[in-house]
Amino acid sequence: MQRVKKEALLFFSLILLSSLSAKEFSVKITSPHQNQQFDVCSDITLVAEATVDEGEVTEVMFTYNTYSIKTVRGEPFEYTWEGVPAGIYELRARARDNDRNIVYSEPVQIFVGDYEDGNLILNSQFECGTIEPWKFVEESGGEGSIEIVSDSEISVDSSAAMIKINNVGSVYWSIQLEQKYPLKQDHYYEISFSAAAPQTKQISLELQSRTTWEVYWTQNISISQPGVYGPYEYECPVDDDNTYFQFLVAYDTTSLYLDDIYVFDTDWTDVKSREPVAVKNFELFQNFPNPFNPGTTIKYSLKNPETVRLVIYNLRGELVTVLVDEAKAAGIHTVDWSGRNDLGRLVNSGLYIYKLTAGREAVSRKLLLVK
Ligand SMILES: [Ca+2]
Repeated sequence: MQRVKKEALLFFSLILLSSLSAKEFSVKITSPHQNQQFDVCSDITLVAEATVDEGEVTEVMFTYNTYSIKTVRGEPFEYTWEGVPAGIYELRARARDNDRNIVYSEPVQIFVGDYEDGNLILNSQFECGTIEPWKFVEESGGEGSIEIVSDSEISVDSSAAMIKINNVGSVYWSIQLEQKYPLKQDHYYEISFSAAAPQTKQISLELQSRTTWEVYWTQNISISQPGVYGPYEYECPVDDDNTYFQFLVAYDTTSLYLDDIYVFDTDWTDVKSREPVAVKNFELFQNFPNPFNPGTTIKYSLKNPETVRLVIYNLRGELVTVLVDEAKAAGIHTVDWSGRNDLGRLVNSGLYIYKLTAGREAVSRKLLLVK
């Protein structure tokens, strides 16, 4: 008994000592900087500065959205993160000293490629030759494979994920493609994706807690014609950081192409909270018809006269055509787009972005050309 007490005392003394020595221990990310933007598939240099007043910092681990990127042992705490897919990333550095104390940096948010506000799925478009941070999971006898193909016709950027099923296993969830997706209470989610299959294929989508294994939301879908599926809607009653968004694909052996996977948090406010709240001077309406072939009409309204620029981009962020670039009167305006680029050529089927800039404000929406 005496011995246990002594050990307990020693243990608590050690905790006290280590918490004292950790007092002046800090780490911060010095590059990239908050809200920095990068082109899709960029190599991003990560730099952290870590200081401790006694001892030394032995390692720094860089992470994004709770995934590990790299642990760097010894200074300089630098790493080149190669070929980063599109998305909104929250970077952190975790430093460790020679007494095994650990501190975390403040998060640094960066934007890569043609991310869209509120789409918190990373690598929506499989365009950098990697499936990360998606995970391809085989269990209960399920066997399959996933690869990035560059000749897909299901979306405008032609890169897509192709899933093959060799063995369906014993349950429909034997093969999954999944990504972590923290859910927020009372937030409203819109889920959509592009897909194709050589014959009708059954799949399910799920949002599932990995803490309680509760399935918050599920949707059964038959994939056949190439196209956009969704949007499906979900309003979340709970906060759950440990939720996964997953495709369950082991109902049959039919293969499947996937691309342009979006899970929009329509109540996402990280961007808005950084900027002064302002009532927009204009409204940009959804185009009609949508999907369309080959022409569609875009409507917007201005509260005050303003210089307006309305342009179409593809999902790679390349300019397709400029529809309006001039001063406009207050009121409602309509613009027709014939589905042609600046050279007068009809563009390919797929998702496009139309962006209206009026004065210093801008809003983007998506439109879908289906031939
Ligand atoms: Ca793609």
